[in-house]
Amino acid sequence: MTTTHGTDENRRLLRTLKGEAMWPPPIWLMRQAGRFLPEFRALREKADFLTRCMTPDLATEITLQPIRRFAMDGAILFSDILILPWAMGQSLEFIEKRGPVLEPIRSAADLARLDPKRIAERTAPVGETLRRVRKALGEQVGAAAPDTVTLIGFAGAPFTVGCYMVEGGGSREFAQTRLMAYREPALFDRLIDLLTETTASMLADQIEAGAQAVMLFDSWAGLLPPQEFRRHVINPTRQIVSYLKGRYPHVPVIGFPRLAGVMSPEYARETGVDAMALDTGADLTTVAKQVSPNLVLQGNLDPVSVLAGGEGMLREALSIREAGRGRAHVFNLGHGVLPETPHEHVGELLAALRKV
Ligand code: 1CP
Repeated sequence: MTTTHGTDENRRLLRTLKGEAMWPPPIWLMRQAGRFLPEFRALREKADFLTRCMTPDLATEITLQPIRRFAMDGAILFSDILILPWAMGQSLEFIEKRGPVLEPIRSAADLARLDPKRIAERTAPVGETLRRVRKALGEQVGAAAPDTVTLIGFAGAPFTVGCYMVEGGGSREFAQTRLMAYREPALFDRLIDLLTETTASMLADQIEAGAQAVMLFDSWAGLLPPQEFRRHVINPTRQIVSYLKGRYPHVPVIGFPRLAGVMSPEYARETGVDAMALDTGADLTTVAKQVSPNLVLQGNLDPVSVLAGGEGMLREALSIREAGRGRAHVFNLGHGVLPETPHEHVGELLAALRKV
C-alpha cells in the first residue's frame, strides 16, 4: 500500500499488525518513552507532565527518544489516557510519586458538567505532535532508516478511563467505580457511552493526523466479572472498533484487556480487534490455541525480568519469541517498562531478540 510517506514494505510492525508472520518479530515496548531513559528525565525537569503532553515540540521529542536510542519498530505517541477527561473539562493534575488526581465524577450533575465539544480544540496539539512525528519518521532517526517505524496512536478504553474519572485517581480496586456500575447502572452506562463516542472520534482524529495503528488500553478490565466485562469492556470496544473499521479499514486496532484471563478469547472473538496484547500472566502458547489464527498477538515479557536483566531476562524473552514463531506476533512487555529499569538491559534485550 502506498502512503504519502513511502510504502509500508519496510514497516515490519505494520505488516505484522496486518497479519503477516515475520521473523524475528517486530518489537516495541509499552512505556518505552519514560523515566527509564536519561534523556526523558532531562526533559522532565523542564515542564510538568501535562505541558509535556500538550507541547508538540516536547511530545515529539519524547516520542522519538526510544527510536533514536533503540530503533524500536513502533513509536507510540507520548500522551496519556487521561487527556480525554481533561479535554472534556474534568480537572486533572499529575502529582509526583502519587500519580494522576482528578475531581471525581459521582453524580448525574458531575457528568453533565463534562463538555465533549471542547475535545477537538483541547487535543489539537496532539494532532500536531502526530504530524511532526510522522514527518520525522520519514527520515533517518538514530539507527532507524526512513519509513521503517510504525506510528501508534492510543486511547484508554472506556472502562479504564471511567475508573480514573469516578475514583478521582489511581487505585488497586476501583471500588467506587464498581459500586457505581451496580448501584447506578444507568448513570454508569451514560458515562461509558460518552467515553465510547469520544474515544472513537479522538482515535479517528489521531489516524487523520498520521497514526498508522491504534491501541486501546484497558488496564483494569480484569476487575470485572463476566457479565460486567461484556457490558463495559467488550461492548464499548466493539463499538469503537466498528466505528474505526467503517472509516479506516486498513488501520490495525490493538486491544489490551489487561488481566482478562479466561475472558480473553471472547474479547478477541467479539470486539473485532486485529491484535490482542497479552499481560504478563498470560501464556502465549495457550492463548494462541484459543483464538483465531488470524488474530495478531502482542506481548508479553515480564517487565520485572527487564529490571533484573541478564540470563533470566534473555531466557524468558527468547522463549516468548519462540512461542510466537509461525504466527503474526509483536514482541512487547506484559505491562509498561518499570522506571528503575537500567536502559542497558533494554539494549541487551533488543540485541538478543534481533538475532535470527
Ligand atoms: O513524568 C512522569 O514520569 C509521568 C509518568 C507517566 C508517563 C510517562 C504518566 C502518568 N503517563 C505517561 C505516558 C503514557 N501513559 C503513555 C505514553 C506512551 C508510552 O507508552 O511510552 C501511555 C501509553 C500511557 C497510558 C496510561 N496512562 C495507562 C494505560 C497503560 C498502563 O500503564 O496500564 C494508564 C493506566 C495511565 C494512567 C497514568 N498516567 C500516569 C500514571 C503514573 C498513570 C497510572 C496511575 C495509576 O493507576 O496509579
